[in-house]
Amino acid sequence: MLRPVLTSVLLLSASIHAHFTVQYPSTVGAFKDDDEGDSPCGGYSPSLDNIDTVDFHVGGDAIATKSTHPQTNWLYRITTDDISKNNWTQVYGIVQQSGPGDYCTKEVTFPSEYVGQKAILSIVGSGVDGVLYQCSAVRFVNGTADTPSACVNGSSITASYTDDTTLSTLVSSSLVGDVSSSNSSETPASGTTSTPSETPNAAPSLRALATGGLGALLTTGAMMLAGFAFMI
Ligand SMILES: *[C@@H]1O[C@H](CO)[C@@H](O)[C@H](O)[C@H]1NC(C)=O
Ligand SMILES: *[C@@H]1O[C@H](CO)[C@@H](O)[C@H](O)[C@H]1NC(C)=O
Ligand SMILES: *[C@@H]1O[C@H](CO)[C@@H](O)[C@H](O)[C@H]1NC(C)=O
Ligand SMILES: *[C@@H]1O[C@H](CO)[C@@H](O)[C@H](O)[C@H]1NC(C)=O
Ligand SMILES: [Cu+2]
Repeated sequence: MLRPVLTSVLLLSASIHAHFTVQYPSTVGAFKDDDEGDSPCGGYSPSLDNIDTVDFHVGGDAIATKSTHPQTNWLYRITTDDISKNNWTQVYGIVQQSGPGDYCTKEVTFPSEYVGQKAILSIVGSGVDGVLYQCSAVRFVNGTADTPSACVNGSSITASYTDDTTLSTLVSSSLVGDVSSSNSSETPASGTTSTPSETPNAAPSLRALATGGLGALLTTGAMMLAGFAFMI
């Protein structure tokens, strides 16, 4: 009885496992799970010469992701060059998300000189499946965005700045100050970590169920099963 259930859970998780998706801004091309590990855009090579862009507000706009992994380190970077030049600029401190689910940074800002320019925005997540990539094509506009409805944090995630040399080697410059010695009050985790009501262990599965995050639940289950199989 047990074995068929386990098998179907594993098969299901293989077919619906989306390591992470970008909820906002909209990304280049349809999501391709199998290609998400392909740098720099998860199976796409967009050119700024002929790609449709979405507006991104230099005064503050959002990047929203949904991860199925227990932990993800996030790097946001842009290039205004041909992507084959691999000339990426980091645009926000590297953040470590713990717990699967939604994570959104709503205050990604740019110097006003970027207004009118187009860029590829690359969202890079590093976790148990290695380094994974998605891209959006953006055009910088003046002003501040209304927070999009997709910009939410899962109730069972926490996030804080971290160092990640695997990710920081993927950029050649940075718009962020000295992020490695981030002692400032802007640490994004300050709000989250001071909330004692989040229970780190049991919460993710319940959260996945409650929000219909079946993929996340099954993935977590499959990972636990896989981990268990290694232990015995
Ligand atoms: C890389 O991009 C930066 C910032 O956009 C630019 O100043 C620099 O000239 C570029 N470097 C090369 C080698 O093209
Ligand atoms: C954007 O706003 C700045 C300052 O508010 C202004 O100087 C600039 O002309 C604006 N740029 C565009 C393209 O509207
Ligand atoms: C933290 O930042 C402030 C202001 O940037 C600086 O004066 C101070 O020396 C820093 N503290 C540490 C421990 O780096
Ligand atoms: C999500 O949590 C991070 C870290 O605490 C915070 O910086 C960010 O503003 C939160 N996002 C939303 C939409 O509340
Ligand atoms: Cu994955």
